[in-house]
Amino acid sequence: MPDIVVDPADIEFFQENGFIQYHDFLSQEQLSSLRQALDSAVASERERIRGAEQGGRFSEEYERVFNQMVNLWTDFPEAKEIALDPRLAEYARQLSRCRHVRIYHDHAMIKPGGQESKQTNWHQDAPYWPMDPVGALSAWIAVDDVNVENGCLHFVPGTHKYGRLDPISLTDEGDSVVDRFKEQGYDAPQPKAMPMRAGGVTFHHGCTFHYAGPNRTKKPRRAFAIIYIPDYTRFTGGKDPAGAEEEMEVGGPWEHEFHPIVAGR
Ligand SMILES: O=C(O)CCC(=O)C(=O)O
Repeated sequence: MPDIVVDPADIEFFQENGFIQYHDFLSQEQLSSLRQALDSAVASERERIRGAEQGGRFSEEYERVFNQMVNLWTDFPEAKEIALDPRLAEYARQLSRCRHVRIYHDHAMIKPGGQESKQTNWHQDAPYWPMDPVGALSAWIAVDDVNVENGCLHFVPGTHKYGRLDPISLTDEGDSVVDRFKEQGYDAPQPKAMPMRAGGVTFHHGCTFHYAGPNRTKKPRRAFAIIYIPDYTRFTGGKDPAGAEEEMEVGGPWEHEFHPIVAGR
């Protein structure tokens, strides 16, 4: 593969805003094999959907936000091809300005359609990850065309600079995430919606506030995301979604076969 050079203006944009969008990033072949992986995972491994072991995922309420399946790369070759894709990983590495990135985990997020569908609340990802310092980032791939109607992502630019904060649940239609930031003493511009065709990708920093509206269409909205850990980020103990917590040193690097280096060295 030829050397990948991410446009320095993109790196600057990501560093400043905490997200970036690339339209038509995946090839049609990659996209169709990713769709195949998601379809077979759903069909063959229903119990893999998070919370299934408790007899029906986390709760009916959670299921209306999305159904999530983690670490498909470890047993679906088509998902592995994307999760370990060197081009995606190299973008993540250069955008986050680090020496190498490891995979934390991948996850499929399928937001069901219909009147019952729920929004994904405004949140950051970093508070859920057992790592420090912050710096890990996600590549979120649209497996279907996404828009405001079916639950595309929205980002609040620059919020990655505020460190870890509590999630924000908006209570009524007139409630605004910008006002909630102001109440906490933070400046926040209007959120940006990220509609894109299937095959597009957004990268977002683990502290960037993001949200997805309910899926008001009849078809599920499928997305596949990969989370990358920069070299300087340490394991802080606790549960690793890949199950490697017993085999890693608290305070040490994420050195484990379930977290291979996917770009850089
Ligand atoms: O796909 C969604 O609705 C939310 C995605 C998300 O929160 C994430 O990838 O961090």
